[in-house]
Amino acid sequence: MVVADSMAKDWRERITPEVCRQYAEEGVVYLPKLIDPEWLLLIELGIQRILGSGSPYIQTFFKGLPGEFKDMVRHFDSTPEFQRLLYDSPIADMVGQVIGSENVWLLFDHVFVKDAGACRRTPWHQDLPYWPVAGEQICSMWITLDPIPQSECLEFIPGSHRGTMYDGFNPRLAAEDPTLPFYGKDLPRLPDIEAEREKWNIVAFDIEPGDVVLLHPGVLHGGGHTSEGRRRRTLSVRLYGDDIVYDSRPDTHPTVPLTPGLSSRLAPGDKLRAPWYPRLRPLPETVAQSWR
Ligand SMILES: O=C(O)CCC(=O)C(=O)O
Repeated sequence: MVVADSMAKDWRERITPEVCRQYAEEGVVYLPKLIDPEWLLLIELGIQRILGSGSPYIQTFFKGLPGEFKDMVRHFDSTPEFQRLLYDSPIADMVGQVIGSENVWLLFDHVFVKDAGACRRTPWHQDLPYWPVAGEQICSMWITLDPIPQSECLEFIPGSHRGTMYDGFNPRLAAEDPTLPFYGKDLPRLPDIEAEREKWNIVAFDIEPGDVVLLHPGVLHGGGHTSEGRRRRTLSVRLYGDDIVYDSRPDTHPTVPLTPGLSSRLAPGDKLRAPWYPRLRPLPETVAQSWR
């Protein structure tokens, strides 16, 4: 595959100080035409591989109900397309620039496939309550392969990463009430944003393939239902930098995705270093060596 030259050359011009400022202040930045088609093809092939793999890490949201959709977590190790994408494309460089870190690690890759016809909204939530981490240098890049009108885009509440960290929603009870808590302890329950949309400053975008949204995991976000016949395949790449540390969460529910051994080896405040989190930048010596 030919490396996407245009993207490799011009990413520094796209990730401007203004983008970095907006990310820090609002926690959400829409960047049109950031990802070249070659990389999108790689994402598509990676998603196809995962869907055909019988992976136990494919979950179904609203299982058995009309509008169910799929969610797939952490397939980097078994998906060479994602390895190529995250080692070779400028994605890690771009995010490193946004969060101000030369070192960049992958927290995990997360795929959402809404292709069952008229799929439901992803419930409003923040990502941070689910993840056992703290710090500032963290960012998800939300990359969608299919065109989406603003009315069906994921929606965001800018600046909410600087406010309250709410409890998560409970995926198993989301059909009953998408504010029912994940932990039910220590964190305030999610507000019912969907029931009071007019009270919130909600933003969304018309998305074309190659457009991305940079998303701070503390930002409230949700939505992105699909209308009948529309397909949405999204890869959310969760990356972090130097200042991210391990942090505990309420003990009533395991954090997600599962990270066996992490809580027994790390104490709150320890740097987040574990085999679960491959380093992408600088390129690890083991990866660089195979090129010599
Ligand atoms: O794409 C979606 O529907 C959900 C995405 C999401 O929640 C995320 O990337 O954190």
